Amino acid sequence: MRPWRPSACLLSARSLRASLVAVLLAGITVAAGSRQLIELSATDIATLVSAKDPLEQLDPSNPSSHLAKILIPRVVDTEGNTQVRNYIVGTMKALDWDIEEDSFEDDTPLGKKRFTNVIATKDPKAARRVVVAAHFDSKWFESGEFLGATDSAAPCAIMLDLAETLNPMLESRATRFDDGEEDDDDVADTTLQLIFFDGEEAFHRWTDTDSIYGARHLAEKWDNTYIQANQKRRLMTPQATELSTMENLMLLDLLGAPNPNIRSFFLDTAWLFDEMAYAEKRLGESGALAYDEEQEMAPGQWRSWFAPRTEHQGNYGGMGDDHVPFLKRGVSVLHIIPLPFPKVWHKLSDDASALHLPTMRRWNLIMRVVMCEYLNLRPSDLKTRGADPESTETGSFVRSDAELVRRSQPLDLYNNSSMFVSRGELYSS
Ligand code: 1BN
Ligand code: ZN
Repeated sequence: MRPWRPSACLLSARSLRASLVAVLLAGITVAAGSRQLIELSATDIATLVSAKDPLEQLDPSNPSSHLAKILIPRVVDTEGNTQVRNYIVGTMKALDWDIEEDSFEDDTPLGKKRFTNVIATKDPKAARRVVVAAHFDSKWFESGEFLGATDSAAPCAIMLDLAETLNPMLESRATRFDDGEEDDDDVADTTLQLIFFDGEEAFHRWTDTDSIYGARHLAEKWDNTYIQANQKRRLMTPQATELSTMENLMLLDLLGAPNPNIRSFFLDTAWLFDEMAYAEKRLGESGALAYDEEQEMAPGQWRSWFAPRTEHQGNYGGMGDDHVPFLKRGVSVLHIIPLPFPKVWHKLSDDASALHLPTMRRWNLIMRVVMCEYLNLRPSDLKTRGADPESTETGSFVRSDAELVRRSQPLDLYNNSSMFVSRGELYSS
């Protein structure tokens, strides 16, 4: 039911090669709805790595980082929850994104509670959205204060940093679109939307009615929200709903602990899973993942987090999380959650000490590359916009846990010819 225009289903030579490899390897058909993506150059990727420090906002020891602001107890309908929500809203409003606070009440085993999802949209007039989501509430424990660093403070901080990094490029893309310079309407009319779900956690035991309160509410509401002609959204089909205009939902959960193993759960989004692995491969082989003393992520040493897709691959489904009410209504979902879960899962030790800075940095970079390619953004726009030599947004950083040392020149990360790999080699390292 997703509103794909025919050209969105045309595969580029790159996608075609990837799909052919997938077909040969996995004996599956090419997923309908896979999107034609641009491929960033090595220079573009280097710009994305160095343009904005990928750790500054994820460092729990930096009290003004996004992560530090979110890493407080934030159980549904408490002061901490409101404080974190206001922080998210304030951060996104500062970028001038459209904000919807979707507030409602529901019954829980602990009585009636008020929940509020936060939805931030770069261009609310766009015909379609690619959605990146995570939950911002933390689980209630009788035994003590649970911080939920991986669950899901770190994913929320990654999303805020992603919005800040992409925002200038999204604006340049909009200008090109308005000036008629963007020749691919499909790409140009897809915007980025972030959803911060409230009430993902169960108060007691996880059941259909005690869990994912916010996601259940929003999926049902959007399924019944028809987009009015007078809203003047571009390229809109009749009978379009807020739900049917979601291109893909990428749900991040339990990220930030070292060595995650990520698998593709749904054939619909296997192509997007492959895009993530391909972004990771280019970053890894170029040396961009190695940082500080961390040699495990150096070229030739790093190991992919994305499990090879095999011929036995089916739709795993089954795992409860915020994506389920959307999936049930036909939305295409990429569930980015490690299996096994981090060792600290639902333990009070899921605090700052559970987070591995090089791992969070790597997630940040993968998301930057994938979303730029998805949305046809141009990292070179960052250079022309951020020409202020005093700006902290330029130059690159080498950082230890305790301190941050600025290099005067960006690193030459992409002089390594081994990064020019074909997708056929994707899982060879
Ligand atoms: C993820 C993080 N989940 C809860 N906190 C979802 C989940 C549901 C995990 C059921 C395991 C079982
Ligand atoms: Zn949890």
